[in-house]
Amino acid sequence: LAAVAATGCARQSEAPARPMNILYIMTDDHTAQMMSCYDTRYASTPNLDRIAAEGVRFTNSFVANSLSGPSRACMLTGKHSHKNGFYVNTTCVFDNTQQTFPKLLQQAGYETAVVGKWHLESLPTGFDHWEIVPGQGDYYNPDFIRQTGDTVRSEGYITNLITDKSLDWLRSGRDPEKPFCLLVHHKAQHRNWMADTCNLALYEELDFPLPDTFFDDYEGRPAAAAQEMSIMKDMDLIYDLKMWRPDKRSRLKGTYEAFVGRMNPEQRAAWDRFYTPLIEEFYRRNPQGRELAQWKFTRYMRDYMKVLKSLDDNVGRLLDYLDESGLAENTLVVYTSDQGFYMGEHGWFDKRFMYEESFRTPLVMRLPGGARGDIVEMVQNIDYAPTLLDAAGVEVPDGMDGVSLQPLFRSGKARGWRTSLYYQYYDYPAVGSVRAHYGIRTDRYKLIHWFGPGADGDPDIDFWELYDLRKDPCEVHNVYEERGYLPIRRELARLLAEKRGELGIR
Ligand code: SGN
Ligand code: CA
Repeated sequence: LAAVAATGCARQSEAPARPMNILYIMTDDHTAQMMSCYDTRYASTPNLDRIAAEGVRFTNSFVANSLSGPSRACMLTGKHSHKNGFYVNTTCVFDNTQQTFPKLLQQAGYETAVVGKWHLESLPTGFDHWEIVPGQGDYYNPDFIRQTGDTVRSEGYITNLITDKSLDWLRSGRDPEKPFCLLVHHKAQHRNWMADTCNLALYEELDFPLPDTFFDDYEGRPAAAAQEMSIMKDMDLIYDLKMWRPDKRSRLKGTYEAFVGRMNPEQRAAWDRFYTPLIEEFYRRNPQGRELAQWKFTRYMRDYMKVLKSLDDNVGRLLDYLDESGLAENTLVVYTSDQGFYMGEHGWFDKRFMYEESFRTPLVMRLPGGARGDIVEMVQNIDYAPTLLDAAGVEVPDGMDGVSLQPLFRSGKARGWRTSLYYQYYDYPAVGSVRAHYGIRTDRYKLIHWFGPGADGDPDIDFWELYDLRKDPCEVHNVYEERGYLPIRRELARLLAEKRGELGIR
C-alpha cells in the first residue's frame, strides 16, 4: 500500500547546499471528504491535488485536539494541549514566550512570516513579518492587524487578500538572501461559508444524497446525542443558509446582518441578486421534515464548495508563483487544515469529536528531492513542528511530543513507527456542546472516555466508547460493553493509561 518512490528524501545526509524554503498553507475546517485527492464524491480541488500528485499524500493524518486555537498551538509547539497551555478557544491566551518552530527557524537564519487567521489571542512571536485577522476574521472586506499595532480594513474577499499579502511578501517583503518559512493561514472553510461574489452561481445544478448516518439515532452514545451541531436542529436558516428576510427571525440573524453589512454596494448588489430569488422560493415552498433536511444539506454543500473554489484557485496562484520565480525546486510545500469537519455524517456540521471525520485532517506535501506517493502511517499535527525543523536541518529540541515525518518520506513506512495516537478535547461548555473527552486510536480500534462535570443542569459524565473501525467505519456501534471485545477493551485501556503516563497527564 505504501507507494512512496525511493527517489530521494527531503534532507540529504550532509548539510544541504541551500537550506530549503517552507511554504505552509493551512485552512480552517477543510475536511478530506471535500478534497478530490482524498474523496471524489463531491468537490474538485485540482490545485490542492497537484501538491499530492507532485508529492506525498498522508492517508492517516490526525489532529490532537479538533478545534482551531488548540490545533494551531499544537502545530506551532509540537506539543499536546496540556503542555502548550492552549486547551480551548474560549478562555485561553497562548503563552507566546514559549518555544515554537518559527522561533527556532528564525534563530537558524530563516526569514519567517505568517499571514491570515491566527486565533491564539496573544500576538505572534518568532516572525519577521506578520499580518493577521482578529479572531475568526471576516469573509468580506476584513480587518487585518499589522505589526505596527494598527488594525486596517482591506477591500476584497478574504481568501484573495490573504494570498495577495502572502505573494507581496514573497516577491518584495522578504530578504531574498535568506531561506524563508511562510505560513499562509486561511479563514476558508470556516462557518458561515460566504462565497466570493464571482463564485455565487457555481454548483447550483449539483445535488447530494444525504449521508447514510444523517438520521443517526445516537444509540449507545450519549455525548453524540447531546451535541448542538446538528444540521437539522442547529444550522441557522439565516446565518448559515442566508435565508434573510426582514420579517423572519433566527438566533444568529444579527451576526449575519453584521457580516453582509461589511459589503460595499457592488458586493451587496451581487449578493442580493443571487440570494433574493432563492429566498423567495424557499419561503414560498416552506419545506418541512425530510425535504427540509435535504434542502439544508444541499445548500450547505454548495456554499462550502463555492468557498472552496476560491481556496483552491488561490493555492494555485501560490504554486504558480513558486514555478515562475524558480523557487519551486527548493521549497517544501505543505497543505493541511486545522482539523476535519462533518459534512452531514451523523447529521452534523462542525468538528470537536474524536470520531473520524473531525479527528482526521487533510495533509499533503511536495518535497524538494521528489518523494512521491501515499504515506499510510498514522501522523498527527504535533508532528509538523519537528518535521519542518528537520527539513530545515535544525535540531529538534527535547520536549516536543511529535516526531519528524522525514523517515516516512523514503518508503511511506518506517520501522518502529507509532502504533497509536492520543487525542484530548476540553472545550465544554462551549458552542456545539460537545463533552470533554480523551482517547486512543490504533489502526483498527478507538477507545474514548467522556468525562467531567456537566453545565446548566447537565449531569456529570463518566462514559466509555469502543469502536471497531474495520467493521464499523461510521462509528455507530459502541462495542464497549460487548463480551467479545473485552480483551481488546482491556488492552486499549492499558495502552491509554500508559500513553497518559508518558505524556504526564494526571
Ligand atoms: C465559532 C463558530 C462555531 C465554531 C467555533 C470554533 N460559530 O464559534 O461554529 O465551532 O467558532 O471554530 S460562528 O457563529 O462564529 O460561526 S474554530 O474553527 O475557530 O475552532
Ligand atoms: Ca477550525
